[in-house]
Amino acid sequence: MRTQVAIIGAGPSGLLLGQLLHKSGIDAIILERQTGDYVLSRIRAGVLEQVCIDLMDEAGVGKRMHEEGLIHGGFDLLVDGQRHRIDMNKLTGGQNVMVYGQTELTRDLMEAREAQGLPTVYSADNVQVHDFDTDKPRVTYEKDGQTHTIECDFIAGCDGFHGVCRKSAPRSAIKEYEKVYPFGWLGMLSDTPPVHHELIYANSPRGFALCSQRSLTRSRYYVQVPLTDKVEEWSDDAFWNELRLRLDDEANEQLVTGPSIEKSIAPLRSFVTEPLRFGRMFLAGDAGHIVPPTGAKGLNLAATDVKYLHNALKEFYEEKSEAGIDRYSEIALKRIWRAERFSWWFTQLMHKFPDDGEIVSKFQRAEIDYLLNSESGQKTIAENYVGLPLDFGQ
Ligand code: RFL
Ligand code: PHB
Repeated sequence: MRTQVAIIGAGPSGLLLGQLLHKSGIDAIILERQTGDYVLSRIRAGVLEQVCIDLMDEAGVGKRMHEEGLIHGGFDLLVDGQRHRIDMNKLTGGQNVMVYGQTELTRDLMEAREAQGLPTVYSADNVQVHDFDTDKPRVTYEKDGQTHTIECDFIAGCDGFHGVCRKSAPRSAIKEYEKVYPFGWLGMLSDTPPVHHELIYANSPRGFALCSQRSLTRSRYYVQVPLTDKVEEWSDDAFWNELRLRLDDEANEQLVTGPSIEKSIAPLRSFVTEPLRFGRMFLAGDAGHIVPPTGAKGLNLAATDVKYLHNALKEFYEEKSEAGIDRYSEIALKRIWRAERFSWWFTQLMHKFPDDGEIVSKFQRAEIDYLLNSESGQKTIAENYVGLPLDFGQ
């Protein structure tokens, strides 16, 4: 088999890249280790920046997102029982975010790919990348007991944090930066109306909590938990009780509880790989970097990496120029580090750090007090939350 771009991974970054390349007349095959249903069963992100919304439109798959997505112009910070609204729309001169689940975005991309007859191999085992230091890279995989080879011009590593592409880069050519946080997020999805029409990020003496949503009838809640906690040990009742203890009276009056549809614990990590290009192999999305979810940036960064990569590949094929692929890593990393910084900062501000003692929670409160009483402080939060434009001065 031969293709122009072999994409590893059918998560949001691989699927979006496939769609953008197709629009530009560039062939791609996607190889995915899991089944399509499994990919769709992973409950993850929920908040899209405007640049991500625009990219879904550019890929021609934005119709359902615009019909069902919920536009949010602000969110609340809850600290010591007091709610403060960050009016993102006003503070950024009219920008918003959209609540639309990663599952739905992935489904839209998968369906468009299938309708256009574009090749995706699901349940591809033992994917391996070869010869990406030459201009004739290859990818091999196993399916139904047979080994297959794809010859290609480029390999796009869109295979997430545990994928094979980053691990295949020569150790001497790669540098990895990592910070692991001493807690995780226990998330719960339920078919109950959201507690509030916008998101609530809470810093409480018992730890962080987040009230999010997927629709007007489906809620997504998170509570900070120790890394040693096991999801099986958390009954639905225990989750609701803990959430209540971290919210204010008004939220508790509105809170509608019900059975969980999904519950899981995610560890929190900041992680960046430099560079994102190894010869003819590129990393995009979680394969190259991870943010703690507090800033709602992971999926959005995956989308913008893919946009930069698409532009670079288009330039290569249309203008026979390598300038774009040569700059991909530098341009993408500049935006990635900005989002990494915001996600780290917001995580530090809003969580309880078990080893840091009371003085650090006093610092957090003083910082929040400062931010909320300063228009430029609020603007800083709002500007970062709605996301940077694609070309912010690279
Ligand atoms: P994914 O989604 O991990 O997809 C990678 C795909 O590659 C496949 N794969 C392989 N395929 C073939 N061969 C191999 N050897 C392979 N190894 C792996 C995998 O099966 C998978 O299908 O990476 P991608 O596409 O880069 O997308 C990244 C996003 O999924 C991620 O950044 C976000 O979910 C992060 N995130 C959030 N991002 C936001 O922008 N806004 C949010 O509100 C938000 N909330 C979250 C989040 C992530 C969370 N978790 C679970 C970490 C909330 C949570 C709780
Ligand atoms: C979510 O809805 O899953 C979500 C929303 C905002 C975040 C993280 C996760 O910051």
